[in-house]
Amino acid sequence: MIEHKKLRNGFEYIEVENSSAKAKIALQGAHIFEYVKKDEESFLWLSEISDFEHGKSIRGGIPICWPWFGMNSNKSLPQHGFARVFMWEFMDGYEIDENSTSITMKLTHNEETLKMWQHKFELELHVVVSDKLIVELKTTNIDDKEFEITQALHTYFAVSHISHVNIKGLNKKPYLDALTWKKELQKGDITFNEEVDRVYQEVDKQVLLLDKSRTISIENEGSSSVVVWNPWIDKCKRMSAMKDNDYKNMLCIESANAFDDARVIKPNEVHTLKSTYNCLL
Ligand code: TA6
Repeated sequence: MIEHKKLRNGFEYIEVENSSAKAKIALQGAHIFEYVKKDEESFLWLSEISDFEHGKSIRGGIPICWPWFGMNSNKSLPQHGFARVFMWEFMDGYEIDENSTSITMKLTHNEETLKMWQHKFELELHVVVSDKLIVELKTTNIDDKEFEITQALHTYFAVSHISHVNIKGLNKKPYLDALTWKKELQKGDITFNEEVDRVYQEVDKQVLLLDKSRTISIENEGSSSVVVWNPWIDKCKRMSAMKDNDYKNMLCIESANAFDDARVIKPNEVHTLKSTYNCLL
């Protein structure tokens, strides 16, 4: 089943359901805000007080940060780019088989994007909803000059409690600490007892998120950087659309092309950032 739905305020999304899973993808930002496997709890976190309003990014799910990750050097431009708050076009949706559904959405440059970023582009999101969630973000340069992008699939994961989790796969990797702007080296697994905001570099394909009773595998292609973020107590209180204690039950692991992993895309070239999320119980 693929249905085009609207909330009462007109906020549009695509709902997908097959025999393996169910998902909801907003047209604003091509934002996956729900993905649940049959008979399992969702591993995507969504804030109970998130906005579903035009011009505001949904807090949770998978925001798309593009064409820049973090702050732009021009501070008047929005953090994490504009793709997450623009309306995308629903291009195609079909059932691959009874267990998997394919959805494609597209954003192309327009008068508004050209005011913020002077490049002509096509950005496509391909999603496969099945017993795994596969997300592919494809950037095509349709301009006559090259451009550089940084980007991320800013995925929010639901966790039983932040003190129960650890992240494997980043041991001995260098990272940029976005709280101090120092370069550090990861020692062992990542655990949480304070605010964490780091851009890991030179990463391997797979990162594992281990929680009390489940493990999520995140496999990345077209990327050698991964961002790990938990706002902890003070920042959580200052975050929009988050409740004070939300930091206890979420964290972000973001497949990225950030900082040293920025990508230059020449005219007619395509760069694809791909993540496969798989819950291994
Ligand atoms: O990816 C981590 C981060 O850049 C944090 O610094 C934090 O502010 C977060 O993203 C959320 O950003 P947002 O613009 O969605 O409020």
